[in-house]
Amino acid sequence: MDLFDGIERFDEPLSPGATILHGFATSVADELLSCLDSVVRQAPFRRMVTPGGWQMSVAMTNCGSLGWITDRTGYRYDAIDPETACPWPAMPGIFDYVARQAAEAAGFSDFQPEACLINRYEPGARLSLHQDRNEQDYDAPIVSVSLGVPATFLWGGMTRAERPRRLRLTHGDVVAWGGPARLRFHGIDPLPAAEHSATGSLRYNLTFRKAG
Ligand code: MD3
Ligand code: FE
Repeated sequence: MDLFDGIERFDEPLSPGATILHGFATSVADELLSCLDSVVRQAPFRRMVTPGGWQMSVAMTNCGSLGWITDRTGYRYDAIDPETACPWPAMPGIFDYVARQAAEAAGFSDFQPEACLINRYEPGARLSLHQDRNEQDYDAPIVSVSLGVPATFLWGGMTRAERPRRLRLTHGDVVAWGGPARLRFHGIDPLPAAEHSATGSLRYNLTFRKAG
């Protein structure tokens, strides 16, 4: 498979360990979205509650052998979807392929994604500045794929106090984070009201992780 035939692509190093692969997933975006449909039929989007009792504005689901969840008792990975009491849907082959190829392109060899967290942003939905610390192995990278309406990504430092840079992530952009970037603070500004031909008013983000 050639992901890039006739596709506009460039790599933007963000900081040591972090690279934006602009357009990396553009050629397979429609295929990713149709796989996403079938995942969501088995494990519907839901707005989870944080340990502090707040309902998240971003709706989430998962595929793969482990899924990220939050409730009043905490954040964790679990093999079972608490809404359906079934295992999360299997990771579609094209998800796994894109995640591995992107990790490789960003310099992380042998990435084995187990968990794919799928975030859905409606207009106004946001993810406040946070670190991803619920994984066992901080040596493994995280790969993220943006689909649909463009978002403003907040790229912070190693402390919450450091003022974040603001970067635009558009349909088909992939970012790989590892090494010294793995525990950086990051977030997403409230999604603006906008339309994308593939997703309407929505933005989706797929994050691939080695969780266990
Ligand atoms: C930087 N998702 O699900 S992906 C998340 O667009 C999350 O939905 C955002 O943050 C989204 O946890 C941003 C980019 C991302 C993901 C993981 C990271 C950036 C990261 C881990 C470390 C540093
Ligand atoms: Fe995160």
